[in-house]
Amino acid sequence: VTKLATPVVSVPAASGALGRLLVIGGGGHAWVVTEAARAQGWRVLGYFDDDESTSLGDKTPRLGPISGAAAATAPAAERGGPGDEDLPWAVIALGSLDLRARLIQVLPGLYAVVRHPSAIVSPSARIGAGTFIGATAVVQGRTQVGDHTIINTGAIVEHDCVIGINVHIAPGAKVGGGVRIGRDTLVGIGSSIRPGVKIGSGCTIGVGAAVVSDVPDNARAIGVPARATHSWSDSDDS
Ligand code: JB3
Repeated sequence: VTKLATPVVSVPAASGALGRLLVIGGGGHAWVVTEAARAQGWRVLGYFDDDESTSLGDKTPRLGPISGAAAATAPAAERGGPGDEDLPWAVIALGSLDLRARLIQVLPGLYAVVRHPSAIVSPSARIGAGTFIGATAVVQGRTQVGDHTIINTGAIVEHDCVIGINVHIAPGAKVGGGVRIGRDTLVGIGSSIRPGVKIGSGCTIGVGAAVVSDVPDNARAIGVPARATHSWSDSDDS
């Protein structure tokens, strides 16, 4: 692994008074995030999605296209107008890591940690702003999770891990102790990562894979035991 690129900007998992929340995205993942947020105690004001046909139910109005979210979420320092002291929090709730990465660049905001109340997060874990932790997920002691990451339903991230920005630990994945995962990496549904393994940035770990050795940046690792079979390149859209 040449580069882990895991600057972690952390806020305590329990920080931030629960208040008003804007959801960015209106698909399946946004539905899950919105329900978790309400269960946690957020007042969800509505959502942004370009597709007018999307719905997050009667209680959650569509507020406009994603481009409109910037005006609503920009922190006070970048707006300076009246009412800035009362800005809502926001969460990016789209599943695509590519799209999330683009939005992180262009949408400044006061990002919330949305955490389903059934999730177990160690008091010594540090969770980055904008991160979502789904129902029954577990994050163990001294683990650091970067900003805008998804620890999805039932995933387990064991102790002393360093998880980068915009990572997706998919439902039911199990990450052993001391694992490092670079930014923009997808750890597939039900996969298992051996303790101490280093996975680079921009990787895809396949559904059900068993990762027992390090995975370089931009690789795809599939199978049991997983093999890094492929490196992405700009011309490769497979
Ligand atoms: O597997 C699980 C548990 N969750 C998946 C999640 C992680 O990712 C889920 O099953 C889906 O595969 C996916 O959730 P997501 O992103 O909510 O997918 P979907 O329900 O298809 O909604 C995608 C939303 O993103 C749609 O409302 C689109 O309008 C919007 N969208 C997708 N691509 C886009 C683009 N919007 C813009 N502006 N630009 C895009 O390129």
